[in-house]
Amino acid sequence: MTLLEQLFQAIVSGKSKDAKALAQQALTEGVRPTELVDRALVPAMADVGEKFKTGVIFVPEMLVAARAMKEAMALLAPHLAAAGISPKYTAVIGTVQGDLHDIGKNLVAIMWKGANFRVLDLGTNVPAEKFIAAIKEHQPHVVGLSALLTTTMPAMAATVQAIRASGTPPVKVLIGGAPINSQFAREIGADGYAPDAATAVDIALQLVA
Ligand code: B12
Repeated sequence: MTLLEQLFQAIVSGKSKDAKALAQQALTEGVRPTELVDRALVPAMADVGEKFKTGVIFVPEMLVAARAMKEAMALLAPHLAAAGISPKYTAVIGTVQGDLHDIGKNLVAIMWKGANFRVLDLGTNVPAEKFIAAIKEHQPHVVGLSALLTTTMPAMAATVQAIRASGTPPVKVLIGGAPINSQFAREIGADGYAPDAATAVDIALQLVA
C-alpha cells in the first residue's frame, strides 16, 4: 500500500494517531499538502459517506473517521495557509443553523487564509442573526455559508434572504457543501457557489475583484 493509501485507510477506520503520523511522514517525504487533501483526506470522507449511506457503518464510526480527518487536517493547516503578510480582504464563514458538519467549511477557511483573506469563522449551527451581526461588525467582502444536509438547505436560503433584508453593507455571499449546486445558488440569490475549497478561493477572488 502506498503512503496515501495508508492515510486514506487510517482515516476511514478512524485511527487518528496513525492518520496524523502518516500525514507527517508524507510531508517529510515531500508530498504536497494539497495532494494529501485531494488524494487521501477528501476521498476518505467520500468513502465514509458511501459506507454510511449503504448501512456498512453508522454514526459512531462516521464520527471517529471525522476526528481522524480533523487531526490530519490540523497538521496540514499551517502548510496549506502560507502566512499572508497583511490580509487584503475579509471573509466571514459558518455552517448554517441545524447543521454540525464543519470539515469542508474549515478547509475553505484554511484556503481563504492562504489566499490572504482575514477569516472570521463563526463555527457550526449558526443562526442568520449571528451572520448579520458579524457582517455589521466586520464589514467583510465575502460571506461563506456551508450546508451538508439536504434538510439544512432551507436554512441556507433563509440566511441569504435575512442578510439581504438586514440593511447590512452589500456583501458577496458564496455558498457550498455536498448537496449544493450553482442552480440552488441562483435560486436563493447567492452570488456564487464553489464545489471545493480550491474553487472557493478562485470564486471569492472573482467576487471581490
Ligand atoms: C463526517 C460526517 C459527519 C460527522 C461530521 C463531523 C464534522 N465535524 O464535520 C458527524 C458524524 C457529526 C455527522 C453527523 C450527521 N450526518 Co454526516 N456526514 C459526514 C460525511 C461522511 C463527510 C462530510 C465531510 O466532512 N466531507 C469532507 C469535506 C472536505 O467535504 P465537504 O464537506 O463536502 O466540503 C467541501 C465542499 O462541499 C465545499 N464546501 C463545503 N462547505 C463550503 C462552504 C463554502 C462557502 C464553499 C464555497 C464551499 C464549501 O468545499 C469543501 C472542501 O473541498 C458526509 C458524507 C459526504 N460524502 O459528504 C456525511 C453526510 C453529510 N451526513 C449525513 C447525515 C444523514 C448525518 C446525520 C443526520 C446522521 C444522523 N443520523 O445523526 C448527522 C447530522 C448532524 C447535524 N445536525 O449536522 C448525510 C446527509 C444526507 C443528506 N442528504 O442530507 C451524508 C451525506 C452521509 C450519507 N451519505 O448519507 N456527519
